[in-house]
Amino acid sequence: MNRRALISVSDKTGVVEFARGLAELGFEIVSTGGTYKTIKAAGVPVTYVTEITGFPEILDGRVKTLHPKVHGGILARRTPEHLAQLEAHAIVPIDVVAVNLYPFRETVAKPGVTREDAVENIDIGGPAMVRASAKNHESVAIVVNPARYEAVLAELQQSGIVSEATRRALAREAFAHTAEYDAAIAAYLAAEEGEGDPFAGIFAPGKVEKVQDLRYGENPHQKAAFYRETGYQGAGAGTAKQRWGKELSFNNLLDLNAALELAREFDRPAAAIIKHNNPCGVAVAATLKEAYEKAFAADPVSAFGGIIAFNVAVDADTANEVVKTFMEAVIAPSFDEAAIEILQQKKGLRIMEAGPLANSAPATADVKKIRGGFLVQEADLGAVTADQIQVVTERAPEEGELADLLFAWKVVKHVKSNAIVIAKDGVAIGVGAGQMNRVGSAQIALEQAKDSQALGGNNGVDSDNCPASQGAVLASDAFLPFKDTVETAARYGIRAVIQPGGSVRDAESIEACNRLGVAMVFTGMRHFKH
Ligand code: 93A
Repeated sequence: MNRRALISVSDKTGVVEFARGLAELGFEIVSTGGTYKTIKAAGVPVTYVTEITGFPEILDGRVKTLHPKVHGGILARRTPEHLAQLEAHAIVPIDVVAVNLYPFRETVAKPGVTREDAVENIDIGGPAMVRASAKNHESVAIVVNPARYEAVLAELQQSGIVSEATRRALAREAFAHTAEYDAAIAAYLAAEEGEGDPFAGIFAPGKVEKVQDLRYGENPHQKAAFYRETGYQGAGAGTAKQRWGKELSFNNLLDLNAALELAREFDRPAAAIIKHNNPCGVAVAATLKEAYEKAFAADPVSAFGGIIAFNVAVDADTANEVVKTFMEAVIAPSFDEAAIEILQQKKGLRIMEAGPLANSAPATADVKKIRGGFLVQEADLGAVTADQIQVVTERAPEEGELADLLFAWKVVKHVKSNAIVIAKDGVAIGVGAGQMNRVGSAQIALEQAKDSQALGGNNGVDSDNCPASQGAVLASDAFLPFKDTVETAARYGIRAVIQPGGSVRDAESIEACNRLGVAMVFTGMRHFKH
């Protein structure tokens, strides 16, 4: 007797070729309405499913394949006992099943879709066959993905069977497919009810795919791997293409992400250098080369062995600067061919091409692991413009100070809390990161700014510069709880401060600013980062 294959697909891609191949191998093909018509029209012999069930499709197709003649044929073990039962009920075993489901996701993605439409597109019979076949993968090959038709056919042609390894892989794919399908339905219904969970389905199977094992994690004794969000189309460290260099490490990927997320904040050509997930140099300038030179000069000691991000295409001039020092990796939207050639002088330097940043898909949810759980939040996409800030001091920032305040505010968002950034002329000349008290971060940032050579010594920061004179500015990621940060900043010559505001002691910090000639603005927005 012929072996039997059941084909019932909504996505008809490649189905005729697959059916023809199976028919040529002597399979009897059984199909549902639309699939039957497609296969028959191509001149491939095919049996309508009602002929084997002896039962019509009813309820507008809601019941087509939900029948023991189908499910018995799929689920039977190939043992004498099970085969005898099949025989007693005149059921033929089914060895190959190709099913893909009603297009639920595509249906609910259409504007103005009705609930009725959505519900009619919830496939019941399809997943039942997929799951039954996948459960019985010992004997059945279940193909949910048209991309697998060719390989499955090739195995059948070569050896007459689908190998155990392939059947297992197909079963894994099948269960992931139905799980993802149900997750999409649950997410749709939840959104419909106005439960409005912005994170519905983010942990559903199929949401991430493994890219590769990594050599190790943050430390050599930790195993690690890199997973990518399935189908994410945006430009980011997770989707960038590696054009050159050594294998990426766990820490490289973490820092590439931090670097690119910072660089993409700016409209002008920008360079950001990251070490241990914090920026040690950030600058914007008229040219990319100048931005890089300034970012590097801000803190050359820390920049050594860093990760660099640029927000525009890297040209040869910039590449020539980059190769002057040992750097781990560089990421940018694109690289001029001449720049690639120059960067390739560095054998190990990882060159990562992220693609266009403008109009890239927005960042998806931010996930952090705690022992026994996950924390999920929206990505911090907060930003402020000049007209959204509030001047709270007698003196308002001058034009150049205002530009630096807004620049510093963008940088401080990407520094671990407590975060303080000192900036001047579009360069972050001092960064204080991750201290447990704010004035401590401020002291670190100010000391570094004092010594920075990024502006040729003209950095306007001095530990004995009070009252402020030369115009560097300070940004704080969260409100200043006491007046100590402002007083310390003024002692170093800081001319203007940007911070969220909202402390019960705001008045004390404002009074100190007025006394010391410092301008201060509030953003009303906090940028904690941990
Ligand atoms: O309506 S169903 O939930 N009930 C069924 O019994 C059934 N059998 C197959 N959906 C069912 N299917 C689905 O029909 C398959 O999963 C496939 O997506 C689709 C193929 O229908 P047609 O061959 O008519 O295009």
